[in-house]
Amino acid sequence: MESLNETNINGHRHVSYHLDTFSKKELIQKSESFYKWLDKRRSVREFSDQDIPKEVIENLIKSASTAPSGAHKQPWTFCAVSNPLLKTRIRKEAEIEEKESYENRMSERWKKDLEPLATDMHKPFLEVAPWLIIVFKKAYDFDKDGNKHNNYYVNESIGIACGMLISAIHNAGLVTLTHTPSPMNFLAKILDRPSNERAFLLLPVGYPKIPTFVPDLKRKELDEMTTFYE
Ligand code: IYR
Repeated sequence: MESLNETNINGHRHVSYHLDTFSKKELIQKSESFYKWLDKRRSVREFSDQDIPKEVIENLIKSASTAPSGAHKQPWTFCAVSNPLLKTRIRKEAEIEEKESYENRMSERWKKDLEPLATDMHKPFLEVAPWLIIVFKKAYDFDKDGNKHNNYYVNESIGIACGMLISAIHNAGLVTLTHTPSPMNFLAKILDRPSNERAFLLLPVGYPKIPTFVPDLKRKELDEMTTFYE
């Protein structure tokens, strides 16, 4: 069926799409204010234990799930953990891996690079933050007969979803940290995930502890990271 609101392409329904657009002046203002707001985001390692309603976490995950993905396969699962026993188990296992990493797996140069960030093997935020969101990537899905079907551009898709999740957390006035204890297999075990899911990123979510200090980092200037071809 063809109408003003929908059309048919290759046997699939396409619906009309409308997006508000802006004048040149508004465009400049909006893009600048978005940048200034996003530039206030910082990775925070010290959290308040103040509770956050589950509904907020649901909205954050729904925001992340609006990300584009290869062939719209949405190759992700979000595990949101507030259960204190699970958080304690996750902290314990993460610290075992981190201890091994800091003592034996990471190069001296890598540890030197991390010095300004003041990280170490201790991860109290895994118990203090009210929620942990663990993002799992699905390299393949199963159909109803149990056959495997590979997903497409899985790392790209899930990376974009995580970026949007981090922005949604910032928008809510909350903070997070991209935590990647390596290897992360223990997370699939603790959370009893199916065989097609691999942990990709762990994001503690909460209010920052007051006071909170972050390293005095500078972001690259535009001309250090951009080349225009006009
Ligand atoms: N995963 C470790 C080490 C670490 C690595 C990088 I690259 C960082 O930017 C920060 C930390 C940890 O979480 O401490």
